[in-house]
Amino acid sequence: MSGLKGYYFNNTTLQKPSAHLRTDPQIGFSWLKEPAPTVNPDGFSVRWKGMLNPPVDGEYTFSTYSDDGVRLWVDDQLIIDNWTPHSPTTNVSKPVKLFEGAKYPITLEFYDQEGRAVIDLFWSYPGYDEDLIPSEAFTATKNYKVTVVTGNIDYSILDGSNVYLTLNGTLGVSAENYLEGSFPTGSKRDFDIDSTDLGNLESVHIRHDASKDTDWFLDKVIVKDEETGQEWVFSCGKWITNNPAITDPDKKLGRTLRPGDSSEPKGLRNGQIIGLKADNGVYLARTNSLKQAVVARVAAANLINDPSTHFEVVKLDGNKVALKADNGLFVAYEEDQASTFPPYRSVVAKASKVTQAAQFEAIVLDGNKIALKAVNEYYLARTEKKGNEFNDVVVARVRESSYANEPKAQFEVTVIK
Ligand SMILES: [Ca+2]
Ligand SMILES: [Ca+2]
Repeated sequence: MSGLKGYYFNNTTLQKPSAHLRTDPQIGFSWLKEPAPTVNPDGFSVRWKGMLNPPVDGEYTFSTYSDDGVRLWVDDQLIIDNWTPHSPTTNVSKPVKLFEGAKYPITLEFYDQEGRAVIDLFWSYPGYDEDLIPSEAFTATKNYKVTVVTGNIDYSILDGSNVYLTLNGTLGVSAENYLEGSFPTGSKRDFDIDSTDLGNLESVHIRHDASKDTDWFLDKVIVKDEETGQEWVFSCGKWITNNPAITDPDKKLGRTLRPGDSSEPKGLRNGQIIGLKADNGVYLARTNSLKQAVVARVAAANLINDPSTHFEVVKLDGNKVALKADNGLFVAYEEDQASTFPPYRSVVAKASKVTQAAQFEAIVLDGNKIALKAVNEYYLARTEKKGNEFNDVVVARVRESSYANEPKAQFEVTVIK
C-alpha cells in the first residue's frame, strides 16, 4: 500500500498506546483542529513509518516545514532534528545518496504543542525540484509486536550476545531485526518490528552470535499484527547454543520456527507437578544423599526408593516435556564419567553438571500412563535384559548404552497439584 503508516498519540512524546492509526498517502498537513476525532487538537504527536522507494539513483535532499517539533530518519540516519516548540519552520537535511530499486526505512516524528499544527515532508533530487514526497514513493509498513519468551530453566541466560529475528510470510520476508538487550531466565521481552505487510506468517528465524553468553533456552516467539490483532505463536522449546556441554542433540545458534500448535500432551500441563510411578509399582525417582536427583532402580535396587521426589513439567513442545525434580535438579542428565554408579545403574543428572536439555517425548498415552523417550532417542526408562540383578525396570542411560533400550516401562502420572 502506498503511503506511510501514521501512529497518532494523545501526548507530545509519542507514548503508547496510540489514539489513532491510519495510512497517510502524503505528509502535507495543516491542522487548526484535531487531526482525527480521537486525537487531541493540541498536545498530540505522530510517528509516520514506512519504506521509501527512490525513483532514480542520486543525492536526495529532504526538508520539512513544521509547527512544532520534527525529526526525520532515512535509512536509519537521523537527518532532520528540530524537536522543539516553534512556529512554522523549514529544516533541510544534508544530501543522502539513494539508489533506485532499493527500499529505505523512513520515520518521521512530529508533535504539536498548541495552536496550529503543520507538517510537510519534501524531497528534491537531480532533475526534480522540491515537492511533497508523492505517495507512490512510500510503502506503508506494519508494526509487528514480537514477544520473546525465554524458558524458566536453570542456566539459560543470554546476556551480551546479539540476537536477530527475521519474519517470513506469504507476502515477503522482513529485514533481519536486531533484538537489543539481554534475555534472562524466565523473561518475556517485547519488541516492535516494522516491516512491509508480510501476509500470513509462515516461519521466523531467530539466532544469536554467541559473542558473550551462549546458553539460551528459547521457549517461544509470539508475533502479533497490532492492526488486525492476528497472532502467531512460534514454539521453540530448545536450546540455541553452541555449548558442547549442553546435551541437546542438535545444538544450533539459529533456529527456524513454524507456527505450531503448542498442543500439550494429554493430561500434562506446563508447570504441573507430577509424580512418576513405574508400572511395577516403584517410583521412578528419588533424591539420594549425594543431593543428586536420581532415577531409582526398581525392584532390585539397593537404593532406597523414596517416592517423595516429584517432577515439574517445565516445558512443552508438541508432546515433549522436560521434567524437573522438586529438589531443583533435572531428571535428565549428563553422564558423569567419574560417577560411582555403574553406567547400567540408575542414571540422573548431577547438580552442577545438569544441562537440563533433555526432553522427553510422551510416546504412550494410555489413560494416565506414559512412556518417556529422551530426545536423543534413548529411552528414559526401559526394561533391563542382562543379568538377574537388573532384570527390572531401569532408567536408560541417555547417551550410549550397551543395553538395548526398550521402551516398555510406563509411568503413571500422579498429579500432585
Ligand atoms: Ca493544535
Ligand atoms: Ca503548534
